[in-house]
Amino acid sequence: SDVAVIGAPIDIGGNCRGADLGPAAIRHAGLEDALSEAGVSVTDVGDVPVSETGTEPVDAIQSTTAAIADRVAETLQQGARPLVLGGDHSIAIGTLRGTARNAKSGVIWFDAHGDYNTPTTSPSGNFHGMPLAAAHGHRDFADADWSIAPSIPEENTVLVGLRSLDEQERDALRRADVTAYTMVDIDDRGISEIVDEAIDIAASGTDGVHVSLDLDWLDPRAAPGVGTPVPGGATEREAHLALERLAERDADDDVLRSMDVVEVNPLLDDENTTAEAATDLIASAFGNRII
Ligand code: DIR
Ligand code: MN
Ligand code: MN
Ligand code: MN
Repeated sequence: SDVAVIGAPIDIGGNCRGADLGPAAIRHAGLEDALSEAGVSVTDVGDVPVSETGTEPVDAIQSTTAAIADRVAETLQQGARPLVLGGDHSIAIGTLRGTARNAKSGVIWFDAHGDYNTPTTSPSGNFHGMPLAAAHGHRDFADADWSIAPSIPEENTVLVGLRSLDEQERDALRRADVTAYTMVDIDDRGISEIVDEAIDIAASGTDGVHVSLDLDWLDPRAAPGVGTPVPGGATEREAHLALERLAERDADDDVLRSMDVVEVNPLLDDENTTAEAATDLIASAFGNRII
């Protein structure tokens, strides 16, 4: 299969600077070789233009996500699968809009957080905590043509690995028609079963599934270089199992449509451990096998 790598070097949606170095850190960790070894034919199309200076965060995010959406939609039209490297998680607004431009798409969101805030509910005001609510058009985003992805139904949206929600965000998630699995569900039932269920829900009646991987889904011991680490996350093994499971299901029914990998911040990471983890997990998602 063909994969197109798209860099989205923006960090103005996050809580600290440095996630805009994520695409470079992941490339330096050997992404192209890892994907080639997984049997994928890779093209790196470079970075989308980002201008963060002298603008409000929301303006930079609007123009960046518009560029991402165009590249993602073009990539899909050319028959390749977009892999978008963040950047903070606000970039997912662009990936979701692009993946859903000409198709109905489900979403699996691996994250410690719900990313279901809006400017009114968010205690931090950071857009990286809002992309799913923005895509679903909640509250402040009800008329936001730039953020809504109309063909990403809530019923096909699944969050996996939650362990940190803001109060009003929790209420919004409960009211929404999404499926949410916490770390407790993973402890209780095992990651394979949760991921199988997540794929069933996300893929049901859609043209495929977008996977959004926030590196803070992993435990900070496995992925220290993120702006908002939360203890008690997925182990390296659980994360691999999840993405290998996804690759297996994809080999059978072509479920994986697009992916973004976000919140890698090399400034918070002496050894580039987090970018290396991201690279290995991407290879697993696209079919890397030990034997
Ligand atoms: C927090 C952090 N809930 C916020 N969100 C993050 O700012 O809204 N999402 N880090 O991945
Ligand atoms: Mn920046
Ligand atoms: Mn996130
Ligand atoms: Mn997160």
